[in-house]
Amino acid sequence: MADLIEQSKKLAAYSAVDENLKPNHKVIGIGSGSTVVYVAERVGQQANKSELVCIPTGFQSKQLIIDNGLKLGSLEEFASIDIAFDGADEVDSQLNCIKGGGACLLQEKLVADSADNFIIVADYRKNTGILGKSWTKGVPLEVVPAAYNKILKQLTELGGKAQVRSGLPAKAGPVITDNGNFIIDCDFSQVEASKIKELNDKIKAMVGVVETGYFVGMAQKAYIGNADGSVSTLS
Ligand code: ABF
Repeated sequence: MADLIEQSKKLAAYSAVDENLKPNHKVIGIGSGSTVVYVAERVGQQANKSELVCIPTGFQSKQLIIDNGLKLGSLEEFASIDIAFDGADEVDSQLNCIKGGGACLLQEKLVADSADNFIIVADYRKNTGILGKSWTKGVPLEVVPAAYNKILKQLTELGGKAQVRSGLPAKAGPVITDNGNFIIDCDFSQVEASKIKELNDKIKAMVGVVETGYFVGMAQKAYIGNADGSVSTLS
């Protein structure tokens, strides 16, 4: 089982890079998570790798870029990115995603928003058809620490089950993001693709919410590695 999942991540990542990375793509966004490990590996195998600059979405992806002998860049240097690859916690039939399981959703969204092409790579467990169906705790939200209690109340009023994400062990206190904020995980149960934007807009309107893990209409394609060794493309 574990081997199948690992194999499906690698297949999805390698296919995504092989089919989408073009010779004119010089600035590449490298996302976070365990599937993107294989994206970085494949980008690191390109013959023209010395011409590429990679923009990370957090500490882990910075390390991946360095470990694969790629040049590290930043959003401060490059206002636009030719192509970005990232993982997801869930992908629906319209390519909306839930991201942020690793607490890097703000940088991930900045990179995705700067990218001319944004490609998702994931194993078959993430292809849920409808967001809110999987084993995740709902949508992660990055919030300003002082606003967490007010936002928990507002999310409950909106019909969500929300909790501040704790570190391990729980007594270590809340998870702190790279930007010094808290993460709230909010379960809205299953949300139809057609309703995600409206829900996302309501959450974004809450003062103190920095960003949400709903990536609505941002991805052009998703590469899903299947358990049988095939790769499905959603577009
Ligand atoms: C990041 O890594 C996150 O947005 C998402 O939570 C996670 C996906 O991880 P994996 O590839 O390990 O499933 O992309």
